[in-house]
Amino acid sequence: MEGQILKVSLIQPNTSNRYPQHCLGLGKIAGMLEFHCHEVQIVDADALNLSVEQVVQIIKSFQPDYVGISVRTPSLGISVKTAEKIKEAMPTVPLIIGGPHVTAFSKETLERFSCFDIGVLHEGEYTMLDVVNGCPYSKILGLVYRESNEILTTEKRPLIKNLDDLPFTAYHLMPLDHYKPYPPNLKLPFIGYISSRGCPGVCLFCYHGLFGYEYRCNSAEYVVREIENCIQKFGIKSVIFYDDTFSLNRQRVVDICNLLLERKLKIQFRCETRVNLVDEELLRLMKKAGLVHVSFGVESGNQEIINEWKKGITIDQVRRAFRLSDKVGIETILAYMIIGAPSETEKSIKESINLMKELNPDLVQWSVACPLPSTELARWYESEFGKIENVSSLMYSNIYSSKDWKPVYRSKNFTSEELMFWVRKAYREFYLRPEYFFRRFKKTKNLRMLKMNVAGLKDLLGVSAS
Ligand code: B12
Ligand code: SF4
Repeated sequence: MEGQILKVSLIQPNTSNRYPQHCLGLGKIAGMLEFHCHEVQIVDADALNLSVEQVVQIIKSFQPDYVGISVRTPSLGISVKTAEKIKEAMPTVPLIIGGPHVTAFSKETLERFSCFDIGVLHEGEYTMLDVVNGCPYSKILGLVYRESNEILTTEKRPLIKNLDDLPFTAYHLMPLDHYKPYPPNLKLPFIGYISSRGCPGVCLFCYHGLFGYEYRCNSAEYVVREIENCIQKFGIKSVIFYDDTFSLNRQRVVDICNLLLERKLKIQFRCETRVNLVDEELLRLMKKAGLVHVSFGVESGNQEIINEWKKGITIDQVRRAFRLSDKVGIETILAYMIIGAPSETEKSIKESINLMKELNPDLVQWSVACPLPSTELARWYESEFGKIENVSSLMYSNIYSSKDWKPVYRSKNFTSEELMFWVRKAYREFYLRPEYFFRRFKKTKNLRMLKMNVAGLKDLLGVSAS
């Protein structure tokens, strides 16, 4: 069927996210399909807060030849519900599941859920194109599919070597006005952007199944051209880089910043990186090019726990990175902390809280550890406490997600309830301090920052009250 124009609906399921983000995976796939002249619709049910019935209606009226849905483990439940209704309404249209969940549980997903006809594993751009172009399933790499009564898996597709070969993300198919940055400290409109895949790190809780350990990145020229394109087309004012470790390739970041400055592209940007991969010169350049928010994965204030997480950083590096970010005047500095390492103790949790009080960053996100499928943490958990039966209950490990939320996880020394207790306590102890209020007050220079403070305070009061 190559050469024939086909219609494809791509769905981002509704996870009732208060701060929905651009569906970059679907955007990349849509970009590839459109580049090859197919007609694509993205239904971002998360951003538009659509009910399952509304999703089905929208898709039915588009009359697609294929329907694809993007599924992460925490959104499996709602994705299956959505897929079942679509299958009921359009039984002959092949329904394709893609994303991290089916990559981790390929055969099992098709065995359990008859609504899915095909699973696209790992990176989806070329595999999905092959499916839509009508290649025989057995010849398509990276696929799990049904044949007669069997579920078959083809050979793994090699990872994409040069990310610059991929067409730009199809932002024009997304409801751009409906995305909200969290924290709300960016000028709007904004885009989420990912400019690299794969991470050589080996952190216990991190899922590597999708993009592997080999780091691949877009060139600085590609990144800046796409941003420039979004400024021209959509008037974007900010970019959130979702790269796992934005400054892994230092020279590339220098080049991105220099290009942004040379082309006078006045954007604000946010990124996440590791404490051992920043220095003063780099942070100054990034700030000059528009960096307003940097997030670091710290995970713990106890070196042994950091080592247990296999994070590969030291507390001295943590101190240095936070001090430097402060020194160069980055507007918002955020630390990610996890409570519940296998051998976490009350002492190590208190050390985490104390380290955060000492560094006094603008924001700290405290989470309960989450044993995501195919991670070392899940393997440890299952060897200790038995199989995780209902993976879709691996909800966000973020306590803001719902008042009734309770982690699936427990550690050697703490039950789920105790871990929740400590996360709440950490939030309160960190945020409800005069030093913290003073810092925020001093740094509140504009309406944007005031809004962020108000949103943060509301969330905090919710957590404290629950
Ligand atoms: C940005 C991001 C977020 C954003 C949300 C973005 C969004 N639109 O929802 C925020 C910060 C809100 C977030 C939250 C969470 N996230 Co997150 N997040 C990411 C991150 C860093 C980037 C995602 C991204 O855009 N990737 C780039 C695109 C190109 O990749 P992609 O979406 O995976 O799509 C590719 C393939 O998966 C596949 N594909 C995907 N969908 C489909 C659909 C079809 C039809 C096809 C054919 C193919 C296909 O093809 C795409 C192109 O190659 C990833 C890590 C990573 N580097 O990917 C983690 C990641 C996706 N998150 C993860 C997790 C665990 C979470 C949280 C649970 C965190 C928490 N503990 O609270 C929550 C839950 C969110 C939810 N509702 O599902 C895990 C998911 C693991 C899993 N088994 O599902 C990841 C992989 C991190 C990790 N390494 O552990 N996240
Ligand atoms: S948590 Fe970050 S640094 Fe660690 S392996 Fe995952 S992506 Fe890499």
